[in-house]
Amino acid sequence: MLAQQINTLFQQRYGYRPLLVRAPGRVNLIGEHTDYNGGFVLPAAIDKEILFAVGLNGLSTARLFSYDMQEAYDLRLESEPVQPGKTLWANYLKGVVAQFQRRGIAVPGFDCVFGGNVPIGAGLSSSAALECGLAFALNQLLEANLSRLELAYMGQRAEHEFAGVQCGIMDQFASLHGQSGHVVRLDCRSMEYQYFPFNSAAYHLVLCNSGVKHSLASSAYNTRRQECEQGVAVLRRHHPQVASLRDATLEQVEQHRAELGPVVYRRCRYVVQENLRVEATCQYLQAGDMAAVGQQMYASHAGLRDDYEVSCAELDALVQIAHSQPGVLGARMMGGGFGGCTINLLPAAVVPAFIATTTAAYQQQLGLVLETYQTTIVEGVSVLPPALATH
Ligand code: GAF
Repeated sequence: MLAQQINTLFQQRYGYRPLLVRAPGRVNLIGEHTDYNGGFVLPAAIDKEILFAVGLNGLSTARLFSYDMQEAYDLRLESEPVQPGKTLWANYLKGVVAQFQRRGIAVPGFDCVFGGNVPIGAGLSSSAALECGLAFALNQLLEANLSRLELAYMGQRAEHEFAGVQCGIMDQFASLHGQSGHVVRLDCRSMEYQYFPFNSAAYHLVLCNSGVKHSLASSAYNTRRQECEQGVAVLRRHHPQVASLRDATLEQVEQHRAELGPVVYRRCRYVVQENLRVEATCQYLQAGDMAAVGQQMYASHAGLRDDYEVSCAELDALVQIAHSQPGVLGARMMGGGFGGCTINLLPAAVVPAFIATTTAAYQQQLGLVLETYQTTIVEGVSVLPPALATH
């Protein structure tokens, strides 16, 4: 068991018992690129997670060790402020340390060994898990009493400042606030949230990893954010109440189409429609109408592909392959886009046939090997009882 390996490795390297923390990745049923527009998302924490062993070492150095990369990184803590550097995985952790310092919480020397099974670059928020896991562990060890929401914001800021992605709050929120067997509808403006049961005995969420990682993804992500801001600037001139695209209506977007210009118009149209889809999906979930939930997912993908333009040929092919199978209820690209995974909603009984058919078709159409993940919806970040790590 990975927790045991991380725990053992920590004790071998540093010679004392650590605090053990697990931090999950996330899926998002629907509501993509809506978080930074003050809108709605519907994510869940999943059983792909990063495990951390962390302890205070009485030094003025953070000794970090990535189990997966088998690489160590020492961070000297006297020389504030902490700055990003060339070791990419360490930047996420350094970003978190910097957020504590920024809040006036001195971070003394600590040791951290971490490793996990959240595939990197697959759109499952491995980076948020990394940020949130360390933030949670330090919060415990330093007795800083920060709320989960504050920890989520710190993770987000770490991502902005140390990874250069102007991400929204969804991923960090989901990793920290996940509830077993539930998706969570988050209003990304008020930060009010509500859990909706997901009937995981009857329905499964299967992820299909396109295997594509676009190096331009983060710059394109930031560009989308800017385009949305341009849209808000135009709409606000006519409708002062539009503080973000969440406030805009489809009628307003249509009315100012010429002034928005073709690209920004399509970005705005997508975001406004996607917010409506999240609301509709929540109602269908409550009514138990999973076929209707699936239809919203297909519509979301079409918008992401045609209007928001964050899909790619491989993701489109995967959604098309899913759509052609009668048992599949819904499918769409998930996360920031330009690669990563699709999320597929299907009755449990259909899963084996779906995986076999999709894998064969992806190989045949694109010559690519498909990796699939059957996910379970789990609790958000938590402390792992030491007993669990010894099995
Ligand atoms: C990435 C970001 F990190 C999230 O904040 C969100 O915007 C998502 O892309 C798209 O919905 O995962």
